[in-house]
Amino acid sequence: MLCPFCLDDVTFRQVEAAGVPIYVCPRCKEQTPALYSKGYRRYPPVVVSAVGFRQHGKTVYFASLFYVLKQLALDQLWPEFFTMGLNEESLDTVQKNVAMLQGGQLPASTPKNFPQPTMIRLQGIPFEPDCTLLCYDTGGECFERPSQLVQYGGFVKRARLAMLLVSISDLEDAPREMHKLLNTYIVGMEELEATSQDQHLVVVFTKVDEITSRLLDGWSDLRDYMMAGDIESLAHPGGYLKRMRFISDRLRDFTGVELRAFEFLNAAEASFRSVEFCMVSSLGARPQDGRLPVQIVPRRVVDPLLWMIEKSVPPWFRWLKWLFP
Ligand SMILES: Nc1nc2c(ncn2[C@@H]2O[C@H](COP(=O)(O)OP(=O)(O)OP(=O)(O)O)[C@@H](O)[C@H]2O)c(=O)[nH]1
Ligand SMILES: [Mg+2]
Ligand SMILES: [Zn+2]
Repeated sequence: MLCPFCLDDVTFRQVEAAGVPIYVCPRCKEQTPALYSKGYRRYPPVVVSAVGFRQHGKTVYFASLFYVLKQLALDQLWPEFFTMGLNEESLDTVQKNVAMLQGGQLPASTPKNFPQPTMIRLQGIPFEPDCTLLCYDTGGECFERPSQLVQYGGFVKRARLAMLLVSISDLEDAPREMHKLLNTYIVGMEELEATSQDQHLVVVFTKVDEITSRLLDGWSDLRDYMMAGDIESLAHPGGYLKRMRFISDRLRDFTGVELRAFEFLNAAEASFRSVEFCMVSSLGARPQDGRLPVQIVPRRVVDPLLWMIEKSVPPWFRWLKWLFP
């Protein structure tokens, strides 16, 4: 089983603590949530590693995703849907983040360290298998040099899908900087004795509300997709996934034609098993003076999550669910 703390494959040891059985990793000695170890086969782990430069929207993305999963009425669209935090820290993180966004605040810059995962079980997304998200978020500095990635971002090597978060409006030279981020990631992976060739890649353009009027001119289908990004559209995930694939192809074109990031595209295609694109606006609008003047209106933040589950959970696991529901 994958230990969420040291990310090794281990068999958790059951020991007694104050008369209560707990599960402990034999390698890092961290206590693993009982729900995680007991539900390991039924809810396989999906490592969600957000990779991106400082201030490109990683922490706000996670907060907005938790907000959407908890606050918006997804259970009314997906009749069997619910989430479950697997330990106290995960429950706290989710609640704190949702309260922060509701209170109009934004997170401070994330320190550079090896992060604790936020562990959330997802159940009942139609057409998607149940799973446990292990979300890792560290400071963007860790993705500026391969040595930093090795030291603080070792969780990336256990992800089946690398999620690259890129805010185009924060880049002066998008083709060069996007390629640099990718290059750093690929070198770091090899240093970690893993290889990007085993992973899928999803490029997530963040803060898209800041570029809709300017850059997306001439890409009306992309702009319309963002504008119509409310959660109602998620009611029919079958059609939704098809749409996501179309948008991915269009964003690939956009990355070449508009951003001229050909080197990035070529290197990505050659280095990963597959490359997809999506775009989000975690807040819906630009904050003013470091605060959110109005309630957030997240757009398309579930898209990266659906890509993650699509690419991370092996097909045989889906068949098992359909054969033995
Ligand atoms: N307009 C707009 N701004 C956003 C959005 N998401 C984040 N931001 C802005 O970007 C800032 C940085 O976002 P964070 O999520 O903290 O960035 P980060 O990648 O976690 O940064 P580090 O922790 O420093 O690596 C926020 O304080 C917001 O001002 C969005 O959807 N739209
Ligand atoms: Mg952060
Ligand atoms: Zn461990």
